[in-house]
Amino acid sequence: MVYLSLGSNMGDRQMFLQLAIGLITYRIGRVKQLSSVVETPAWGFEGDAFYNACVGVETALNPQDVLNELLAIESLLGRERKKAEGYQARTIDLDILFYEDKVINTEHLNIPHPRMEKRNFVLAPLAEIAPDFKHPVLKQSIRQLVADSQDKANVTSLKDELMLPKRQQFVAIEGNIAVGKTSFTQLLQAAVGGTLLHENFFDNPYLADFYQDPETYALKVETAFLEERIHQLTTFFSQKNTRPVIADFSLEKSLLFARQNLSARDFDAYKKQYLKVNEGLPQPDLVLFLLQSVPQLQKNIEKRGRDFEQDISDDYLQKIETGYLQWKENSTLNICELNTKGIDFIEDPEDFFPLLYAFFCA
Ligand code: PH2
Ligand code: MG
Ligand code: MG
Repeated sequence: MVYLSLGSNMGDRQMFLQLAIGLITYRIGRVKQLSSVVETPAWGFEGDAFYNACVGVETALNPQDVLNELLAIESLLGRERKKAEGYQARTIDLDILFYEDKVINTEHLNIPHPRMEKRNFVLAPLAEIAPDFKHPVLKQSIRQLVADSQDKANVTSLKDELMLPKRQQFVAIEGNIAVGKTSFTQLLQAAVGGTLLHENFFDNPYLADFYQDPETYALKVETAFLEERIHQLTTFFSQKNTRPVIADFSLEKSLLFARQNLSARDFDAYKKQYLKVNEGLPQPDLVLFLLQSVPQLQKNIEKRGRDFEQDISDDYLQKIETGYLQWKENSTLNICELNTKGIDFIEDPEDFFPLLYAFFCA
């Protein structure tokens, strides 16, 4: 068990604390205890007020690896460390308070945290989750440290509580052509780890022909997609993979595209074949469905520059979008819709934060 202190005094403080909890869950271990959020004046420097909280985490990592993960999470969440002396404003600060009852003092690692007993912003939330935990150096419980604290700072409990995110095993990203599914999976994996499963789109021998002559090639292209996806899912899940599995497709998109592109007669036959195989395959616990406007999709298609996609019409993209919205209404999967209109989560890390928040809180 490791106890951590979380603090934020920049931007959307509640969101940063929640993102940190999510990232800790995936990168360090299961959060077993979670305090409320408190608002506290900046301690030791002139600055905006902080949101603070404490967590107890069950981890298999050693103290140095916990520290490395905390630094990586701070950096993912936009923490900038400037060379200047003293404390600075930060989107997120994550400190180790205790690691079991270990006492460690090396150049980079000081456990227990050397100033914790002087700080109400640590003691108050920690007392909520571990009042009887005994400080291994001071030999006093957190309850006693609170009673003896010389810190005069006010600690205000906030009503909004943090959530414990579930650890998803299999997540699929969905959405229209060029919405950014593959990029999204890469950003998500950089944040939470796991294994990527990327669709093999170049292997479909009919796709270029289909865009030129849809009527002739629709059944061929949809069937080839379905077979390739089944093949990929089957071989992928027959191997051992680190969780979460993060895929840039779900098999259900096969049905959605087929419904839009096939004649009624072909679709019926196709659907029978689909239902037969889908039953035996692993299903995602969560599907993140990205929404984007048609003009922006066209810009993305141009930007990624796949020759055979350059003539895709607005009408076709609109038809597929309609198919996606119908799918979202009728699917039995756990689908979370993410509106990405007007944001650029690939270029701007800040635009990815609310999407990651939705992933943790879905
Ligand atoms: N963290 C600091 C310095 N001062 N003050 C408050 N209220 N909350 C903090 O988390 C905090 C601080 C250094 O890490
Ligand atoms: Mg700190
Ligand atoms: Mg720190």
